[in-house]
Amino acid sequence: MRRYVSYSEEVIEAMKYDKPLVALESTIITYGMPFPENVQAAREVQQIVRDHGAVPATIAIMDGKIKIGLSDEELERFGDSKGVVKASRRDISYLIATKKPGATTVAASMFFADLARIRVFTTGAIGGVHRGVEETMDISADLDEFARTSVAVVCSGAKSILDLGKTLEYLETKGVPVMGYQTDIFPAFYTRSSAHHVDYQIDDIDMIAEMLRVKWNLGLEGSAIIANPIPEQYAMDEQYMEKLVSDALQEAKELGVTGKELTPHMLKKVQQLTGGKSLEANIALVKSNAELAAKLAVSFNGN
Ligand code: PSU
Ligand code: MN
Repeated sequence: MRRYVSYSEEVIEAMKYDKPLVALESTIITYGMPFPENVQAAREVQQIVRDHGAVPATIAIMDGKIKIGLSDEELERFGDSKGVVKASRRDISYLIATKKPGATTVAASMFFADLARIRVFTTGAIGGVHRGVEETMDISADLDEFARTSVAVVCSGAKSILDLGKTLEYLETKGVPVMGYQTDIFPAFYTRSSAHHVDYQIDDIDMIAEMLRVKWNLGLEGSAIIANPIPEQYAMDEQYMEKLVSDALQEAKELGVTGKELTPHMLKKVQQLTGGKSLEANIALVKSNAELAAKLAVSFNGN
């Protein structure tokens, strides 16, 4: 495995002393923001994890290796690289074999977190079943990864460009519990609410940790979703966002944007249409999720 995996100094140290770790994805670095704001935001998110007692492990594919934790120099180089491929599960082996850089999605990052025995991962919002799935069959590989990989995912629900109802149905089929942290509503990324409910509201972080312990001790492999709504002051209006997203989806369809391009295309479009407000919201919710993930990792580690 050493041929393929490389750990940062900070992560090696954390593993040696059994400190709590939080895994972070890198698609948001490459596809979510321009350089150098992307590197700045990633640094701030890592610092929030540290400030709450855990150690960040940003995951990316670089130099023919899976990086579990990036040094500051690597983060800077990664964030400034051109031609970084959006890497989901299917892309991993090709990118490592050809030594091409890859920005890991939720699915790929979780796979690597599990490999490194990191049990808590955080992101902005998960991928899921796309609208119009009846025609396109477009279901994110994130969803099957949740069924397979025993890493808890702290997120602000699912991306609002998706069909949230079908995404939740798929998660139920795959046996993935969806918990709301201090909410009984499944949040929709930029908004605190949606038309959907979570399976369970849990208000206490220690109880989430206990639930994870029970799940995995029983051999119920796979993930659990911990949905943490975007902080109130950054939340966007539900109806305004819904209209904007459905118009942008219509346009994407006319332009023929499909497959792995669709999610980055849509998020960029929403950024443009909201005059950067959705980007600000995205950064705010990622930071809030990083804090909750760090606290959860600390609690999970403690018992
Ligand atoms: N953040 C971005 N752009 C993205 C994503 C996040 O700014 O494309 C990613 C996440 O990493 C998520 C993925 O796992 O989109 C889902 O994409 P798909 O539906 O193609 O599986
Ligand atoms: Mn897809």
